[in-house]
Amino acid sequence: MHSRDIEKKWRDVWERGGLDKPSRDSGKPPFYILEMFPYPSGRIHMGHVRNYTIGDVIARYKRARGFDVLHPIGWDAFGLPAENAAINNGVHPAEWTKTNIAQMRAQLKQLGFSYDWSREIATCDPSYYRWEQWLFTKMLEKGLAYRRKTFVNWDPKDKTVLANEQVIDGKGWRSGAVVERREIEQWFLRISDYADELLDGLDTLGDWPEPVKTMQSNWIGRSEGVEMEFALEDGEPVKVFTTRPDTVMGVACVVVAPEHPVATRAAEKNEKVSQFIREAKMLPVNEAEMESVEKKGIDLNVFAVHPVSGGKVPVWTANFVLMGYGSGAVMCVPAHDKRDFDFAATYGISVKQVVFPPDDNFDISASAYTGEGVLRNSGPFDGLSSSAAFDRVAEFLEKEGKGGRVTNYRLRDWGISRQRYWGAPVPVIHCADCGAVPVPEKDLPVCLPEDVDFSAGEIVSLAAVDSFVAAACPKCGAEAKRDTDTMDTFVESSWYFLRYVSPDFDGAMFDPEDAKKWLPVNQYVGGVEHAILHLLYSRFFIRALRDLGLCGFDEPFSALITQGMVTKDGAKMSKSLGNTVDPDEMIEKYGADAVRLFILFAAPVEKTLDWNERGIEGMSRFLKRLLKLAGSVPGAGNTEPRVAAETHRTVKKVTEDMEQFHYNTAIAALMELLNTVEKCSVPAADAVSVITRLLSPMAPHFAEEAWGVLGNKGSVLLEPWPEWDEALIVSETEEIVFQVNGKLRSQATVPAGMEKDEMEKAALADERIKKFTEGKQIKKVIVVPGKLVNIVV
Ligand code: ANZ
Ligand code: ZN
Repeated sequence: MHSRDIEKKWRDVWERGGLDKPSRDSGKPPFYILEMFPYPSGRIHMGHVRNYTIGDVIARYKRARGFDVLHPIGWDAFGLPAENAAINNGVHPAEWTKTNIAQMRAQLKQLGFSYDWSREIATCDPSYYRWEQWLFTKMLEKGLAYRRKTFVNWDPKDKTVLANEQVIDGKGWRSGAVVERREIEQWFLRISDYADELLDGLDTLGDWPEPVKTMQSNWIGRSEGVEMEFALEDGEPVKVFTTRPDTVMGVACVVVAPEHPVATRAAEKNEKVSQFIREAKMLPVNEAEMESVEKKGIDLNVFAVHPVSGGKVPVWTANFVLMGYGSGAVMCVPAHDKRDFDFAATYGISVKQVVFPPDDNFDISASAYTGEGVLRNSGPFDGLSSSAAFDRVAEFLEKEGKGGRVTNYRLRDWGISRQRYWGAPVPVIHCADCGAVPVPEKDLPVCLPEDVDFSAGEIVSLAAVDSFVAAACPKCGAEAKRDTDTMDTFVESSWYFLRYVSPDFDGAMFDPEDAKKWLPVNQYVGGVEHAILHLLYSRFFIRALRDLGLCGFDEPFSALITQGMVTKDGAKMSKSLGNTVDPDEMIEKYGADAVRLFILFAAPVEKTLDWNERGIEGMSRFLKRLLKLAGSVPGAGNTEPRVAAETHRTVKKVTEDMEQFHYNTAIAALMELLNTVEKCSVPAADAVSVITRLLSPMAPHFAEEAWGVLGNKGSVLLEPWPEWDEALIVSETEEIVFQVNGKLRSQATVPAGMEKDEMEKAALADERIKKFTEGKQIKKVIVVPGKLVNIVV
């Protein structure tokens, strides 16, 4: 039978048998395994196959270990590609999405993933986003959601606002168009309130990869510093944030962001300044780019008073100062900051060194001295170390009422407004008298209007759909307008894992009883590209829900695996490179199990996997050998002790590997055992049965088939995981010694009952023995089985 037919047969059996359904009342310990849900782009790619194979192995292994396993799947179904497809091809985004989901669902089913399909969700379904809208109204009531006018990254091609992280090298992450800055009213979620907690919580995540935690920590970017005021001539203070108050006496000027009110005012009086600001605003600059961007500024011809010396300090504006960080203004210290140094060099601003390294050996004319040291040229602070000066400057400012210590975060509030059609509508009605009023629970969901025409090939915004916009104010009943923003799709993915515990529950986001059983997620698996945003947003959502009294835990994902990329000839598989491998084609040719095994075998889960079709062929042969062996092993009688020992060792090895997600070495061990059994002429059905069960999480279809061929009734998936007998493993090895010319030179632990020639080989290969035999003629080798090898030279 062709692999394809064997696999189809078993999938039908599983579907009929309902093997994959967890239940609230099973009495078994729960285990919630989740893979990041896919965006329904049209077809699954090898990255998906890898992600979902790893998750499925965990699910099946945990079932075999007696857990009640929740293993759901769904679709991250809102987002721009659907809309772009609609614009290009005139298909409605809902249609496009539905068709893609159907196609991808069929593909996933072919791979034999053991999902509980009855829990499938799609985030574009009103029964899903209803609860998202409901949560939004709760957040609004609590002040966790708010609206403010801000500068945004505007993608002129996709006609939407982008998050900073969706701007790559100044261009939109999807459209590739050069991004502009614009000022509009936006909805925000107050993630910055949780900055400390999100940072400190990382310490509780022992089973998360370190690099992910580091990335999150850097993203949150807690920095301890000082805020101080430089008073303008009219008395108005300009606040600056600095992490180096010890350099305060080296200030050359104050530099404000182009959007800073001081710059705006100066621009009113000075056309050159106004021109500069207009140009600076065209360039979107995020912090990563700040280092490399050419530093440009202009003197505002405004002066401020130094808070310590009382001296006159010029005020500039420049493109490297961000309005959104700190207070949007900096004190520029060319001698001690690299950016300030470059800036000063460009504009001929003088450099005054105030911090000196211990060896006093530094050429300040060549570069900034950014280290710590001892202060000079610093008036009252002379002679202090940098850290002592930090404290003294802070105390001085506090006493004078000109500033003090502050903690700043790189993390900003999360702008969730999108001006596009295919997303969850923000459930708010704007009334001239009552302001922004949340849509009451009884009126949720606020459904996307369906009768929208995409055939004109143009962007559709909800603002253009009159029937949608018109609404009555929920408070006073007056004619009002619906909010026309939709939410960032990262909102849907911040809580989907909660919905799976009770996908049909319509009394709340989730049924608290089910939540109690399943949450938090025990094991999450996904791509490292989501290391920051998706995971951080989800961690924030759980805390917000907790503070709204909706859930009782802090962290959504107890453990995390980030799988490596799939490459071909060393390059990332991608449509644009044209080097993709179609999973369907591989499944058709070699079968799903061979594809699954290859993916698990070719690289450790967190490492890059380079595609290699020969590798799949090898897996396909291995599976066929297993079937053949299952049909031919003599069943009755006692297994040879050597084979029994190896079998127990393999059970132990594979079990340990399964616990640590070391699937590549688990498969290698199973291959070795298969080799041994193939060479063995005496009964070994026990060993084949063990191989079959150990293999079943990874190659479930062939395991079922082999299980049947071995003469078993029922499904191998219902079999408990094999156990090993430590005593058998231990007693089945023995110590032998190696001699050279009768002198003890080395020893080794070998499988009990090792053949004579095997013993001789082991002795000759021994590193310590080699030292004594190298370059010498071996005259004779004496072997005493189970005891010693003596080499005569
Ligand atoms: C003076 C100074 C002297 C600074 C020195 C550094 C070294 P982190 O650690 O990332 O928080 N800064 C403050 N606000 C800024 C803004 N809105 N845009 C651009 N840069 C800003 O960095 C804090 C430092 O970044 C601050 O300390 C400030 O430069 C700059 F020898 O102040 B420093
Ligand atoms: Zn009203």
